[in-house]
Amino acid sequence: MLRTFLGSLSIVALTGLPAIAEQHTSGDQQDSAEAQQSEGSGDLQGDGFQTVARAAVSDREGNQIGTVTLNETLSGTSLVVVALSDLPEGSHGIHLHETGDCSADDFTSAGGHIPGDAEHGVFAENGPHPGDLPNAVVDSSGDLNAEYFNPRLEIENMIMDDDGAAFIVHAGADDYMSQPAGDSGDRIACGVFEPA
Ligand SMILES: [Cu+2]
Ligand SMILES: [Zn+2]
Repeated sequence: MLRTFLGSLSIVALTGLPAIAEQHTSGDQQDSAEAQQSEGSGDLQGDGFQTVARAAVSDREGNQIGTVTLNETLSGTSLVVVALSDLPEGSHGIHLHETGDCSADDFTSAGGHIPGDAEHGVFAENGPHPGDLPNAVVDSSGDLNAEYFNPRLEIENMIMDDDGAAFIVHAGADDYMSQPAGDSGDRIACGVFEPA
């Protein structure tokens, strides 16, 4: 009974996770098992996923535009959950970059893509990078709500390393081929991953 309830809750928690996460950061700290469930961090054995890292994403003017979480799953495939708003309409390259630093005005401080031992893009013979994600198509609402499987991403090794990691949104689309980063243009939003 409880197991069934938590199973269905995990689906709600994934889709509703950013809003819940924002409520949590402004609310009281809770550390009971139930609170962990309700904020969407999940339980690897019970729910099949666990939120390991979270990034609050800002645009070039410093406005907060949403949240990205990285989740370990029981299958071993990482799940990236993106919930952003106020983005320009169009197709945008989105990546996990190798340095947890959004301090530069143009976000170049975040470095290149998390490289693994690969080339950039799914159109490259030795691709893709563990930091590569499919392009995000944003309509006139400016909202981007998407969930991505990423079997190459090892969250503990690649995200929670000494210099951290960052989520980046680009002005244009990734061509999945150009080296080293898909020629997707300026970096228009950035968020540093923190332990969830
Ligand atoms: Cu990028
Ligand atoms: Zn790449």
